Amino acid sequence: MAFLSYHQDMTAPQFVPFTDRYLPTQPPEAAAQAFCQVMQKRRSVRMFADRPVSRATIEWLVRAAHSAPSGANKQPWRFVCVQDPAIKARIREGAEAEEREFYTRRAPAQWLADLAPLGTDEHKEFLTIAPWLIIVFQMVHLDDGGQVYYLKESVGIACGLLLAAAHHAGLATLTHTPSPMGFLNEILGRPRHERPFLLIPVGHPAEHCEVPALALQRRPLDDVMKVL
Ligand code: IYR
Repeated sequence: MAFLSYHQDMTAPQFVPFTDRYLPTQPPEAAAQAFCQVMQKRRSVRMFADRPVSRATIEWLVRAAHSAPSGANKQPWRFVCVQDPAIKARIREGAEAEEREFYTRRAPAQWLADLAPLGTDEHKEFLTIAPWLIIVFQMVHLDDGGQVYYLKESVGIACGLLLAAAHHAGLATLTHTPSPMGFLNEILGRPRHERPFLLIPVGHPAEHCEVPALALQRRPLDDVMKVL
């Protein structure tokens, strides 16, 4: 028969028992509060120590990110983990070139005004000081050309897990997005179907690390949460 019917073409679903479940030692409310109190201590850090972090640690962080749910479980991500000082230097050069353009030409006045309390500028020392840079790529199709779904949602969730995993391990991160990020494909030798999504420096905070006071402000819960 030349044509398969719609149903014959589908892979039949298979199910396995949901065993090996995570069972916190506390009931849900206490466990939720404890996790929240850990996460509320996370800060985006721009002042890193040059203290090393083991490759095994970074592998665990990536495994945690890779556990994320994704559209049709296509796992449309790639995590390029850079510790090579020469490659980090090239990334810093590329990022600072884009940021220079951003701060001197591209950024609208309102954007610059909104960034002013953060005290950021085109200098990105952390890109050569942090022991690791994890560059997260979103795959617009799989290596074999296969379709992906809900790309930004999937990769965004994976990045959130990566940030939480690093924080849980006592490590600092930053979500850095020099724009545009195309230079990363060239430096890292990644193909066109991988698009840079987020550049995440990972390491220990510098001894006298400071963070912008603005970052401590949160809108009240009843503003961000509506219960019906
Ligand atoms: N990418 C620039 C600008 C920047 C933009 C936003 I939105 C921030 O929250 C922080 C910075 C930079 O990294 O300096």
